[in-house]
Amino acid sequence: MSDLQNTGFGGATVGKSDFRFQRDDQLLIQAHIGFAYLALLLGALAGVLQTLQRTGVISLPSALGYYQLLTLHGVSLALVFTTFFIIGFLFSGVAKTTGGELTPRERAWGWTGFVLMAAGTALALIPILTNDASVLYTFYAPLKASPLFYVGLTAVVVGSWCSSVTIFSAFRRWRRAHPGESSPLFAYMAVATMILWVICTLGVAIEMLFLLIPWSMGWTERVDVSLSRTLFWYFGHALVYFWLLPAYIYWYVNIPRLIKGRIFSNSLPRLTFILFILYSIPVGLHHQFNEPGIDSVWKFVQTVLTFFVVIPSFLTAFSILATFELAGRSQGGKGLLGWITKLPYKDVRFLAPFLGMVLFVPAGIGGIINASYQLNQVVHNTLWVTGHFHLTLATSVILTFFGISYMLIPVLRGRTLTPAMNRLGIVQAFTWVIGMALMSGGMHAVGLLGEPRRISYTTYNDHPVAQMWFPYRQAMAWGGGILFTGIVLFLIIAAYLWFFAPKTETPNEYPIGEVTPDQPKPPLFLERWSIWIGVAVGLILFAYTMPFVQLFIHPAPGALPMRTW
Ligand code: HAS
Repeated sequence: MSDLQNTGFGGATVGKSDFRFQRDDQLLIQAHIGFAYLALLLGALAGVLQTLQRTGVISLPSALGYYQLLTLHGVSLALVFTTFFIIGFLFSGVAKTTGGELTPRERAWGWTGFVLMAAGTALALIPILTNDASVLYTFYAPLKASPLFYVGLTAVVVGSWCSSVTIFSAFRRWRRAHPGESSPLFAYMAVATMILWVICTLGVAIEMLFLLIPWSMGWTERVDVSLSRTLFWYFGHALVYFWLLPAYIYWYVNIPRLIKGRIFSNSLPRLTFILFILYSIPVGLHHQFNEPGIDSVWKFVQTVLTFFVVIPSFLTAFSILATFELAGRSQGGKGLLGWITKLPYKDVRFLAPFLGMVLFVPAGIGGIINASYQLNQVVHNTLWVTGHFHLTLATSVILTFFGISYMLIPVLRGRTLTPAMNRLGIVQAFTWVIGMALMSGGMHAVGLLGEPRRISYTTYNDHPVAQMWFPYRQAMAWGGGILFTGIVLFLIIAAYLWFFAPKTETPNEYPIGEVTPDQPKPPLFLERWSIWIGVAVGLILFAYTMPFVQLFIHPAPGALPMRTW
């Protein structure tokens, strides 16, 4: 690793991966990341207001509804921010690893995707802001939104399919130019992520096109609630891995370089991502354990499959720890755990995701609790679940996205991550951890005491059990406030790095780890996408055919639209 120079805060920035994006690629990536930050700001504003109202600290003015803010919060953050940020990040790594730049055709697909997604977001926002789509980010029927909301979100999905063409075609271009070679790990993982995404979004696209849009237009009077929710969760659980896999890419591929180490294995990460393609979709029924109309046998089958989807995360924990240990030992770490002290904790590009990894341990355990058929009865529809996804998505994944931002913005903009900004980033990451510990911890605890989710208040607040909720609500309110401070700090740092940080004389490093030299070449069958797509479709058919057949054989009478806000 002699090509690396020290940055001053422990990581490595200058070396043979010095990189400047081609101008047109830079614009495409910047458009995605910039749009994502706008959504982050909007979602965070709605989030803090909604938390303070939910915990009784403030009363919202009558012009703003609780469910309206909750919808704005969920859609802006869980759907819009993530999708734009992920696609921008994947474009950056794919451009870097498939030859240094995208082709004009690949860029054209990327821009088509961007325009469709941005227009779709704008369409969906109109009814949210006019309180005509307060249906939350899961848009469960029979709550009915304005057609603009469904059409807008459908455009976001279609746009993301166009973006996937960019990634698939860049990968194919590289493959054709390098026959017989093992593909770049970043690009391989980006392709796997987008394959998963395209297969899972088919479910929500069918739900939109055949059920929700015709119903919201008034072309059909009633909607089959069970069918629509089953289609949603066919998509909905894989969606969480669409959020997680880009974080895993950063952990697997970018971080080894930052810690002056090497990627522990070239095959294991590929196998991990294949397992995600196979197991992340046929598990959606674990969100519907309590719903009637679906045979418990199939709920149990999908419970078992859910435990299979945990395996690639265990493999990831093993690989990442092995990478850390090798890096630490190569830098003089002695004894059983001496290597831990050698990691660059003073480099925010490493520290923020590292904190996310540590917190992913309890977050993942929470997921396993949720997936346990019987235990789910205790936590379902309580604030525990809200705590779970704030610890997974809003902690582990988002802390990694902060780390990615601190790495990517300086490369994109040709500017320096100054020591002062690095220090402020560390403060920001810890602010986030403290805020989330209070908020998500409070949600987990109060959920176990039975406080329901998805509602603004209960009519049994004076019951003795409900009285026990109040200290946790206070913790949630404090946590929400601290988290908002964390977002403001993040956006200040991002804006500084984007517009004002000193320009660099030489290109920055875009860190891409190298595999340990003695690694065997990954088996070629790991690159045979058609095999894995085929197996994934087989597993989906196995897990979903009977539930859907049952829903068709015994159709529910269908629900009339409801508007509860
Ligand atoms: Fe989940 C509900 C089960 C992971 C997100 N989940 C949700 C919802 C969201 C969400 C948004 O089975 C709510 C949806 C709604 O609005 O209704 N979840 C799981 C399981 C996992 C899991 C089994 N979820 C996630 C991730 C998410 C996410 C990741 C977002 C990114 N989830 C459920 C279930 C429900 C659910 C039920 C429905 C509940 C209900 O009743 O409504 C697994 O994938 C988790 C596996 C993870 C691990 C952790 C491995 C640890 C690693 C860290 C290594 C650390 C290192 C650092 C190397 C087993 C990889 C060093 C460490 C040191 C300690 C030094």
